Amino acid sequence: MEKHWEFFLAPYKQAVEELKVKLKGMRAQFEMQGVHSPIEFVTGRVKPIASILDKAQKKNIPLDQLEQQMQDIAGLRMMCQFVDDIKTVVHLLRQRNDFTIVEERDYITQKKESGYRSYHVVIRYPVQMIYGEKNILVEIQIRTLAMNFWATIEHSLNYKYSGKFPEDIKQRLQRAAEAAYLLDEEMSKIRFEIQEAQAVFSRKQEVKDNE
Ligand code: 0O2
Repeated sequence: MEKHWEFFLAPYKQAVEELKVKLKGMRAQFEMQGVHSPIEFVTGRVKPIASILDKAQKKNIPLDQLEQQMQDIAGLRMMCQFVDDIKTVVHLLRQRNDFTIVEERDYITQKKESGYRSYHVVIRYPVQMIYGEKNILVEIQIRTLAMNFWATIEHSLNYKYSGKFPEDIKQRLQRAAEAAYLLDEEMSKIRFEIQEAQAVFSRKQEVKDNE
């Protein structure tokens, strides 16, 4: 990697690593208390240079404005079991004082035309570098497992077809988005049953682990 990119991306890398620890730590605290965790799992990535350049071109962002205008060079994803958990997670993020929220985008009540659903929170996160503090933008995407499944598949197809889907694929993706939505709805309706079963399962697991 060119030295210039290495320097530019260093605080983003640092931020992703730190935030993975912090957000996973939230899940661990729920587990420790033996209550349902609104967070199922957390992932994070720094956007590859090729994707940064692609997006900058598509959105007309000058390269010297990346820091100010590209919000997802550092990206975290928090996956939830239930749609209602998303609200809880957003609430938890709003309470924190290790970063400030600069923007929220709700693609759940207002899904994108593609069928994409997710809740985006853009934060300003301070990274301690050896030359001082650097504040960078980080995008946190919060979604259910069903939303994530759909987005992951659509993202790879998008890559394959460079965004120009054949009509039949487009229709299938829209039907799949609808199915993912219904799956979320059904799961929400039997949420109590599922959580009870999961609690029994984890108690049994604990007894087994202690044997
Ligand atoms: P990556 O890293 O490949 O995921 P825009 O790019 O115009 O849609 P903007 O303003 O950059 O939107 O920010 P926004 O709305 O928060 O969306 C950015 C990210 O949300 C995307 O990043 C995706 O991760 C996700 N996303 C948004 N729309 C869709 C969609 O229709 N399908 C899928 N699968 N994901 C979507 P990138 O830039 O695509 O990069």
